[in-house]
Formats: sequence, C-alpha cells, structure tokens
Amino acid sequence: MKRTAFDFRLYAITGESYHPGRDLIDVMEAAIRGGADIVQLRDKETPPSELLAKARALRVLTRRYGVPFIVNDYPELALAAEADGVHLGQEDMPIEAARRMLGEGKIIGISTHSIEQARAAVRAGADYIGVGPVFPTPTKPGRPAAGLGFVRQAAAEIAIPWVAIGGITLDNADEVLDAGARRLCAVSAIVGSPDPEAASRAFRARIDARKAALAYGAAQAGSPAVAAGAAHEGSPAVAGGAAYTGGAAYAGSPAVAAGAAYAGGTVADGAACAGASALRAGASRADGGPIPLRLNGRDTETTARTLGELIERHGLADRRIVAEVDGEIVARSEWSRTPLKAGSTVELVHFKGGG
Ligand code: TZP
Ligand code: MG
Repeated sequence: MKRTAFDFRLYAITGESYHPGRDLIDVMEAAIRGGADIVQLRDKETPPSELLAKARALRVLTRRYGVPFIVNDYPELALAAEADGVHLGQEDMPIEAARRMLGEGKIIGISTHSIEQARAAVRAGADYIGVGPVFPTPTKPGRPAAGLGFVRQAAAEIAIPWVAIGGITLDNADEVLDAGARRLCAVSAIVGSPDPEAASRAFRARIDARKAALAYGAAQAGSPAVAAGAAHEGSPAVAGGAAYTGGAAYAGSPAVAAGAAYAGGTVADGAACAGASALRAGASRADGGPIPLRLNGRDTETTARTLGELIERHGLADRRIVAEVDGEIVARSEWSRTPLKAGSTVELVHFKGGG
C-alpha cells in the first residue's frame, strides 16, 4: 500500500552515549513531549541481534504518541520492529533496493552531503533527505561539515521534505533557519541535554515561529516589501519565538531586490523569503544541472529552472494552459518567476478548442 505523504518539523535521533544512566525510552519520551515529531533509532554500538528489543520499545512509545518511527541502517530491523521506515547513509543499501525490500508503504530517508547527492536521492524516490552535517559534530566524527551553503542549495532546489542535521544546537539553530531550513534534526542537543523535553520545546518554538512568519509573509505577498524582493533576515523578534509583528522581520536586501543571480544568499522555501524572491525575479542559478520532476504524472528531468522556461520548452507558451506546481495553480503572469525544485510536481493542462 502506498504510504500517505508525511511531514515533520523536529527530528530527534537516539544517542545513548549522551545520556549515561538515563533510560533510552524516558529520554525519547521527553523529546516527544517537547515537540519532536519524528524519532529515529540510531545505534552503532549494539549488535543488530540485540537491537530489536530497543526498536520494539521505541515502536510502542512512538505509537502511543502517534509519531513516525524510523530505524537507522537496518531495513530488516525496520520491518521486524514494524517501524514506519528506514534511514540510509550513502554507503548503505541503495534506495531502490530498500524500496523493493520495504515496499511502497514505508518511509525511506537518506543522508546527503552535497546537492548532487540530494538530487540523486530525489530521483531514486527518497521520501525525505538529511542535509548535512551543517556543522562539525562529535556524533559523526571524521565527517567534514557540508556547511550552510548546502542548506541554502537545498532550500532553493529540493521540493521533498529535507531536514538540516549535524552540530545543530539552540545557539546556532537560527542561522540554519536563516539559511532556509524548515525542519531541524538533533542528537546531542536534545538527548544530551539535562532536560530533553525543554530542549525539544525550545527547538520547536524556533521552527514554528519561523514557519508562522513565513506563512504571514506569504499571505502578505502583495505587500510592497515582498513584491520588491525583500529578504527574510530572521529578526530577533522571529528568532526568539515572538509573534511576527510586521515588516520588521523582512529587511530588504539590495542584492535580491536588484534581481541578482542566485549565489548562495539567504534562501528559504516560503514564498516571501529571499531565495524564492530572487528566483521569482527571474534570477538564474549558477548550476544548470538537470533536476528531477514529476510532469503530468510522469517522472522526468529538466534543466528549466522556472515554470515559464519549462512551458516554453514544451512549445506551450502561446497555448491556453492551466499550470499547477505542487498543487497550487500558478497565474500566467507568475510563470517566469516561479522556480522549479527537485521533486516538484507540475501539471500542465492544455485546453483545446473552445466554446
Ligand atoms: N548525520 C549527519 S550529522 C549526524 C548524522 C547522524 C549527527 C548529528 O548529531 P548531532 O549530535 O545533532 O550533531
Ligand atoms: Mg547508515
């Protein structure tokens, strides 16, 4: 059975070495109570034969709270524990093989460390992507940081759910959100906190405040500030979790207002943020590689970066077309300013004849 679309905001991953003397289930329950809305069992120490007991206990817990449960590394264990899915690394079983094993009903996520890997994951049918490590982290020693630049690229290009991960703490979460992340993941900053529930709650407050501010901005899309391509700069008011109070959170960026080419500036997936504005203003991305797309129900690839370019390439620019991107009808006047992202769903309906 095909899984239903899922989404999340705060991803909590287990890390028992960060809470010696505290019970795994108690710590993860606290994380959920604070607002973690997806949980992963990640355990590189326990032999797989002994992991099933932990996986089953986490399954019971997450079911009680209605939170998706993901097993890292082991698709067989995910099946045995009735988890909702599996999380793979670049060196693990390929997504296609995991899909054959788990079927369409399970969630498959994958860690990616570059935009090329992220695009490949979308093409292979991942349900979500980990983007990182954003910062160096002792939880993944030896793995170089991919940096905030990768977060900006993901924000500009990736349409399926993606989550920033790696070295994210309450001290740097706002930087990651400023770079365009809408979902955050943490191990040590949650489970290593003396109060995992409070840590989760604080992460959720930041994420939710940002989301609310962007929704407000999108609703105000006709306002002069946004029409001018204002940049979302994450004001302290928004970062601190206060309600969005007006234009103050959207400080105009000269580079974006001038319609400069996308060059790794502040980007987010809200309609009113800087990156979207830059792209909607007809700016071009430095990297012209193909991105995967679902066009009229078929998987395809395109180097078009806007809906307008795509329609033009299909020779439909002069026809009577209704265009929809990710479920939203896009007015003709907005076609050339509507970016296409990897994994976007586009429907082009051509009306023939008339009367
Ligand atoms: N994948 C990329 S970074 C990372 C994983 C599992 C570790 C994240 O842990 P922390 O403690 O939140 O930095
Ligand atoms: Mg792995």
